[in-house]
Amino acid sequence: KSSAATKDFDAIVVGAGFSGMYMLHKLRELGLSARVFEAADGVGGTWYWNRYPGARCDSESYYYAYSFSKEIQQEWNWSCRYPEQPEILRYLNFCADKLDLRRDIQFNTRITGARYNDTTHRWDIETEDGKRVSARYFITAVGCLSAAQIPNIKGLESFRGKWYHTGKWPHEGVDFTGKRVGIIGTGSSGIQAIPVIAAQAKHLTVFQRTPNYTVPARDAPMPADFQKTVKATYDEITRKTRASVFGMPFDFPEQSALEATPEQRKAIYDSWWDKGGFGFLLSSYNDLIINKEANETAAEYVRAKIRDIVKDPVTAEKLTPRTYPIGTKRPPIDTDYYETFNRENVTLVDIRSLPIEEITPKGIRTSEAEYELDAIVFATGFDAMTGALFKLGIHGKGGIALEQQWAHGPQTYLGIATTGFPNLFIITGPGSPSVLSNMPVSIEQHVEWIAGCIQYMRAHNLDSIEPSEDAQRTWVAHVNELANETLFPQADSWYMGANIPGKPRVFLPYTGGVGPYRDRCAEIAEKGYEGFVMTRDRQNEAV
Ligand code: NA7
Repeated sequence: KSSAATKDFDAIVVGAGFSGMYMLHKLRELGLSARVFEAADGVGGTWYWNRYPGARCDSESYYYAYSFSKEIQQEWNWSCRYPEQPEILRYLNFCADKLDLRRDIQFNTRITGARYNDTTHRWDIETEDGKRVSARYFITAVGCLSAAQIPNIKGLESFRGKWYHTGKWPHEGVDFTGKRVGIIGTGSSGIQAIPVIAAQAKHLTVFQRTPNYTVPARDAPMPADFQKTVKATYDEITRKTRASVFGMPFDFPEQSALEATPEQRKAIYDSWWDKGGFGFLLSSYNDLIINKEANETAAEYVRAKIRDIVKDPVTAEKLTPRTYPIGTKRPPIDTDYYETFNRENVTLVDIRSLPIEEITPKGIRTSEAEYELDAIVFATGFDAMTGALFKLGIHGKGGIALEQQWAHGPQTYLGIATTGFPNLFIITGPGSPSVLSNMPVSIEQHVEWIAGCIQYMRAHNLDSIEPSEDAQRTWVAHVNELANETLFPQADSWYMGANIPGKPRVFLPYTGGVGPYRDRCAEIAEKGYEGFVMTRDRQNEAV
């Protein structure tokens, strides 16, 4: 029973990015009372927070977008091939207005606790300001890369300059003109930010732990005739993305890299390098991510490019990745990344061999030297896929904490639900393709599946749903088995939890592909939510 101070909803959603916004829209369509809680003062999620210089999407604009609304598709115009952060944020604001979402979004509100109540069979949710709400369904839309990771380096508090994390960038922007800047991290964020900061700062020192393979993005303004073609063929584009492996409207290549001659391979890699973007890895050959020898042909191609582009051979060698297969860490794409190391005002420090020992009042001291800096940028990534969930303080049946339940790695069924946490739905959770795909496509599939499930429950007078232990165990084993058929586990990546000290080493996303995953989810729904246990409150009996 709820107290007078408690507000009741059918559903509470956390997060107002791509996921939470669409989830709210679907819940309203079902006639549910729903509220979204959002920590920020605006919509956008990832695109609200990641305002660092050079921040842009690595998926192309015309398919990194909602596909459920023809009106939005037709009305919105993208300015370029890869939209920059401000443009995506404008797009999401446009969608929020169009769907009239804001009236059910409570901004500036962080969820600090969500407990399943064993008596009422509802979720009791607490916000940072001590207010309480309750809901039948608790839906997380917190994103996979939203809990920023700032490494625990001795002395940070003593630093007299300013420091920033790429994922929590100040809204007013940062002017690095005339400044000596240090950046730690060469993942996708660092690779986007480094060329832009280098062009502005007096000097940029890049502290690199692991060199990265990157391919040119080749951004360009969106040609008007292409925009027109896209708008005329959206149905076909959507059909393709939904059936694809990575949620992008491209055909999966049919040829093995090992079937081609070295000359043929070079021609193929050259053509994808020139076209730019993920095509180099995803559209060239079909075995780059499953066969080490095939992978090595692409890796070696990029290594040769680094030697060509970077003039100083010592710097080129430091930038050359050798310890893990290409594509097994999230592949970045770039604009003039390797070229930036030819600039007079850029220094590369290899902190794998000369580690950072401390941050001093003046800058960063490695085992070799002290680098004086006015600003430090942490492009050090996120506690991926589970970090943001754990921050919500989720407790399931019997008061068990999600963090405890998942102490040895996340346990989910379809990446959407977890045993012991009835009516908790996780959008793009661990065990779903999410981060291995073009996110909006995965998000839409999740949201529509969850909405369908809730609709089914209401139609059948069911009150709660959770996966059976058996179905969950089988799914987790399946996720691991598929991952182990790929080269992904060979890299110390955030996909593996390897970037967070103490995090269990488990491959987090589902590698089976967007299309097959979608079919499996649909099949489970058609079979009356096979593998889930559904109960009715009054009798509290399994159905
Ligand atoms: P990533 O891809 O996790 O990259 C983080 C980078 O920071 C990476 O180069 C790390 O080196 C480095 N890092 C992390 N911790 C440390 C410490 N303690 N010391 C030195 N260097 C460190 O995060 P991004 O923000 O770039 O990208 C996240 C995702 O956003 C991206 O994959 C896209 O999906 C969008 P490492 O390789 O671990 O040695």
